[in-house]
Amino acid sequence: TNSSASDIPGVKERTLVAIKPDGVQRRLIGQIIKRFEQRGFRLVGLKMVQVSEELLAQHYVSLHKKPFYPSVLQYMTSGPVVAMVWEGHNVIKSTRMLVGDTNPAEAVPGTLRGDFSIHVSRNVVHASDSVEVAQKEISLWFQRSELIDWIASGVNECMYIV
Ligand code: IDP
Repeated sequence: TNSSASDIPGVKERTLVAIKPDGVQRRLIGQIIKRFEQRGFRLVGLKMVQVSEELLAQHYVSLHKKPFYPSVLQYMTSGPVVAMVWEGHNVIKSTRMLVGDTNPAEAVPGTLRGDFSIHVSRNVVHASDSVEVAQKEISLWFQRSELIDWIASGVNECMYIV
């Protein structure tokens, strides 16, 4: 057939993933990126950022009234964050599974949080949890020009054709 990756629903889905300051401090950047690459997802944006409180206030709108919100702000601004956009079939759902439960005690071993963290206030990585949230977060963290729509060729392309 003439089917190509772009014909398959969800193949172009994108999600925002951020390696939080504890992940950077603990030298986990490479191990975390490796898990997404080996799964077959496509990296379309990547940068290290010192996040502002203004960006976090927009990013964590749903947490403003929580008692722990000030400590989240302090944690997330305590050092650089590595922000990424990953693309691929069902990437939002698959990424949440890969990242694991918000509370590391509930995160299954094999997940990033289940392997690398013990407390909810230092849970190593952020990932968007729905299509709407992913679109909002990607446009909040990245300029359009920072997202690179490169073509997966050869064997990688086969991963998208099911
Ligand atoms: P998520 O990161 O798994 O999507 P959310 O409920 O959106 O979970 O919470 C955002 C972040 O706020 C969590 O990843 C965690 O770092 C922090 N957080 C959530 N609950 C608590 C808490 O009870 N104490 C401290 N930090 C928390």
